[in-house]
Amino acid sequence: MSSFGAELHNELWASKEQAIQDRGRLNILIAGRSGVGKSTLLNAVFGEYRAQTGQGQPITQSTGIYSKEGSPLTIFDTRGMEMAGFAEGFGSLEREIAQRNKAETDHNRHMHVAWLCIGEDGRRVEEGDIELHRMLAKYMPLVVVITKARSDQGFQAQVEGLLPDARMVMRVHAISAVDDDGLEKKVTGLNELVESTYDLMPEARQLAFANAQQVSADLNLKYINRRKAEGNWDDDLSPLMDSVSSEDLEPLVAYILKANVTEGLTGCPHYKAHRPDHAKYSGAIEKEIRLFGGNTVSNALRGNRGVRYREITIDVAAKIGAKN
Ligand SMILES: Nc1nc2c(ncn2[C@@H]2O[C@H](COP(=O)(O)OP(=O)(O)OP(=O)(O)O)[C@@H](O)[C@H]2O)c(=O)[nH]1
Ligand SMILES: [Mg+2]
Repeated sequence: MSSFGAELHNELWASKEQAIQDRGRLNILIAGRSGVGKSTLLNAVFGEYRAQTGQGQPITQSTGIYSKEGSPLTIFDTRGMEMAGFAEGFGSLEREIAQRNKAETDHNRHMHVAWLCIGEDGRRVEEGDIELHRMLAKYMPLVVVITKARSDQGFQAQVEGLLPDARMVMRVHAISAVDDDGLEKKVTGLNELVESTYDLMPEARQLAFANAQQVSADLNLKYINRRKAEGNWDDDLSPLMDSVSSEDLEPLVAYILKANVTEGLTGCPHYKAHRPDHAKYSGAIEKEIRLFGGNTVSNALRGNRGVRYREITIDVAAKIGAKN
């Protein structure tokens, strides 16, 4: 490793915790009656969090909390809210949310958005759903998700009428399924769901959400475009990245992978094809750096003195220029 590389490596690791904190935590609540397809939806949207699924007995017995080492997302998968035990479950859920969402509570503990699932196959909105929707909407933006959507027949409009506090009602079919007649129902509505949810989310949580969901590649782009529109983007980075050697990129790649601050690189085909020849896919590395959102990595590149990225890239360019 070059001495520049070694220096960068040390700076980055010294500030890893800060980088993760800067990014902010994201908490999503998912509610709805047992069997409606909550766990299936979570698996389809967030993949590796792997909530349990099944048929027959309600299998999510109490609120399942799903998170992953190094990831900012926590998912609260509430137990199926059946009429028996509803009051008790409802009360403890509201207490938990109210306590977390007080203004003075650390925003990393807040519940940021809720999905309330209603099964299209059941075609019923029950009193419990109405109460739950009213309660959840008091504390956070609420999206009603009509699950197992195959044939609307006016059901969505009915749901909109019965659950007016929801910010929107969306129809999804979360897994592809073949019925007894051999007809396949494909996955539908997931893109629209994640894109609408992104729009409802506090801005400081949007990056975390864009990275955690696995449905829409456009969400990261949307985030990038907003940062550009805010003037929070510098144009010097791309030419810089084009001119850096694989050796100099090594510590940056190691950091992105191990710190797990974003989750995009390991899934990137260019990364898989070219590593350790990092210069061949420097565009993908650049995207990861930009997606950090906070200035931690930039600051680390510059030795933690809190300067703007533009100056950092000039500085790094000078270092690299001096070496060549
Ligand atoms: N065809 C089809 N089946 C689905 C869909 N979503 C869920 N299912 C099925 O519905 C059943 C229940 O799904 P789960 O995701 O376990 O339901 P849940 O809401 O998590 O249930 P609890 O954990 O008991 O509250 C499973 O057999 C799923 O495969 C869908 O979009 N289409
Ligand atoms: Mg479940």
